[in-house]
Amino acid sequence: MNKSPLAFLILLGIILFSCSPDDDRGSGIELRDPVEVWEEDKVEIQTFLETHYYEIEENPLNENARVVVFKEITEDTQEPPVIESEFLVSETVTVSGIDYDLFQLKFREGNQERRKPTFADSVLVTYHGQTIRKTVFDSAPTPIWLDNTENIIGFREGLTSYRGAGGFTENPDGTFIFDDDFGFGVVFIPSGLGYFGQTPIGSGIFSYEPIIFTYQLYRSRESDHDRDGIPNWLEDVNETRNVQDVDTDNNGLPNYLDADDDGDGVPTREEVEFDEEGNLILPFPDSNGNGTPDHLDPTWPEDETE
Ligand SMILES: [Ca+2]
Ligand SMILES: [Ca+2]
Ligand SMILES: [Ca+2]
Ligand SMILES: [Ca+2]
Repeated sequence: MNKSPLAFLILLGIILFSCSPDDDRGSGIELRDPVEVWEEDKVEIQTFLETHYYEIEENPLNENARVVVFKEITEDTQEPPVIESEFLVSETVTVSGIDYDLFQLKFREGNQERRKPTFADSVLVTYHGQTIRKTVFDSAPTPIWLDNTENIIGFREGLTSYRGAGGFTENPDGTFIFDDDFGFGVVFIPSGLGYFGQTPIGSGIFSYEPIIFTYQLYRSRESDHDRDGIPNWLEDVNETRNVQDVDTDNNGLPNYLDADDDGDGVPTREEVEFDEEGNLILPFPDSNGNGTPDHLDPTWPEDETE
């Protein structure tokens, strides 16, 4: 039990180090004003939706993972622009006080008996990523498990409105074909919900450039990274839909990676309650009635050594 938070800490250290401002992305980069960038991205996405139509293409690598191709409208185009599609939906995603519009072509929600993933769950997906200039930068035609806590905001928030497949069939070669009722859509991600000014090295994505993902959701799993019995999404105490920014005991480990959230020496698992089947009982116990649940309250249990 003690090893895994340490491993995470080391990993976090490596990540922080590799992302430090003096790495090969160039030192002293000053990031632009997010409000100004959003205003530009908004126009760019709107223009794209008005000037393009789409076609859904079969994928020879995987019949489940169809790719949505966008083409510019010309005089001869019969198809309507994306902006007029019956599948186009939009939701507001608020980050750091900015209300972003997140557009999606939501072709199919998925099997109604399957759960929708949260912003902090694991998702089994295929995807195809391109910039708004239609440069393909990434593609996963074979289903891959991704951790939403590590995915960019637009990708993970987009996926929360889909459901998985009802079932699957195993092929003789050991691969799987999912029932054709999984979640399927396209998400248009403004850079403020993506990589903003710091795009992955070698990706070919421009700084402050909107990106587009076609994706399929086959399965999702509620994640509990620190195995303290509280799923990741319920460790988002400040309700920002970002599990990275909550660290109740300020020990450098965010709550979702910390098996003793309040740092009182009593594991979180022992400060919450489970029913006979091992399911978490809500609301969380607040034994001294001070409004703070026991697992987030360093004053409970009281120190009995005196
Ligand atoms: Ca947890
Ligand atoms: Ca902590
Ligand atoms: Ca925790
Ligand atoms: Ca504790």
